[in-house]
Amino acid sequence: MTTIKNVKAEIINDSRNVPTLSVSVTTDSGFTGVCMVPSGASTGKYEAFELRDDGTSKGSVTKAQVIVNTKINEALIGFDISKQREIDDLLIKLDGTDNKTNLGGNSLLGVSVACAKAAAKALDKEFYEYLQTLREVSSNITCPKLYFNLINGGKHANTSLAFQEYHLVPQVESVVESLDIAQKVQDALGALILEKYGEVARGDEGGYAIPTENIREPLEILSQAVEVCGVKDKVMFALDVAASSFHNDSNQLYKIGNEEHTKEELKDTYISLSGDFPLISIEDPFHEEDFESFAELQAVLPSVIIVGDDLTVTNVKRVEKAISMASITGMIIKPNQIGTLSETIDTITFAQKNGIKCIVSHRSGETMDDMIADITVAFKTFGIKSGARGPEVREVKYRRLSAIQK
Ligand code: 2PG
Ligand code: MG
Repeated sequence: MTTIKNVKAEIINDSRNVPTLSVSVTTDSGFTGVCMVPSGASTGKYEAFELRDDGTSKGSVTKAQVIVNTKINEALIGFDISKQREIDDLLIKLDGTDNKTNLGGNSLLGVSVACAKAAAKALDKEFYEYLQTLREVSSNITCPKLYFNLINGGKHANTSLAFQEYHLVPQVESVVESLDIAQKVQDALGALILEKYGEVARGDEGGYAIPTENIREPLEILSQAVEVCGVKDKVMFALDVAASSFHNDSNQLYKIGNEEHTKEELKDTYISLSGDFPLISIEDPFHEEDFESFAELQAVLPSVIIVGDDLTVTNVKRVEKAISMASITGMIIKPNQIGTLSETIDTITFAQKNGIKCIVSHRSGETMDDMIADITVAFKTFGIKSGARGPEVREVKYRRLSAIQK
């Protein structure tokens, strides 16, 4: 039996220069697993609690660091590293709250994933291979759809564009070819943006930030870039609207530019956009409480995957509700929304059993951790979201995917 010798957290900066945890778990046999925890900006109300010293989204994480280095370290020393479920159950029990308010989802996730990575090393397995031992799954490797966020708006850019993400999604069965297509379209898009707006700025996830309020314009310019590259037959587009971020709870309207829109108007907008552009999926088209409008949209656009993110927050209970109301046919998986690896796997399993397409996702504040690539491969999820080409924190996931796919 290989046991845990030490659990230790350090503080590093994420891609927005905001402090986050890097947790190392070392076994008695000398293997170390490391998890660097990401952090969102457009976070869902029902996500696991992120513990920060001052309670703001940018505060330091020294309290979380102390929790890992004392309370969690003491509880886990001597524990069998191969018992991931028991480790996660212990972490959940130590915290004792529904959404990890006491110890923080950031502390728990760092420890949970670092344990699994250490166990993989101790067993001389690739991380995705080890993940597959935690749940019954066939070992063949399939190619996920890669979601490249080429135009950033919403909370991820300093512009007035309400919609948060405009994705290019190559429809090819090869990671290398997907990456190649994305790079070409991204370069062509950059040139078109420079010509049209006279400047090229970037958002948090490496995509372009363009000075427009018109939510249709990004799709138009993206279509032009695709034409220039001659890859029209090989790509589709996707939106992450992140609608909670521009929904006004007091009057129930959505603010796009200077105008306020009803949910019915927003629904008509999606119907019109999906008639005019090849949309494979629309994420969070309405705010995070509105399961009904998701369901209405899914019913009128049966061939578009309506995806839950803030709606479902990688939480089985929320996914159950979304499924029972027919709100979605796809969902985002973000380990730090729920806080432990076992719960993340449970959500994927539950969703997949119910025919829901899972897209494993990075956060807008990222680290050099590449766990999402291994989770994608291990459970053969439908897709992965890791931003635009270029920034190292995004590329490291794509590199890992290519390495596994070889
Ligand atoms: C999202 C994510 C990642 P954030 O909304 O899907 O793109 O953004 O990490 O800011 O929640
Ligand atoms: Mg989202």
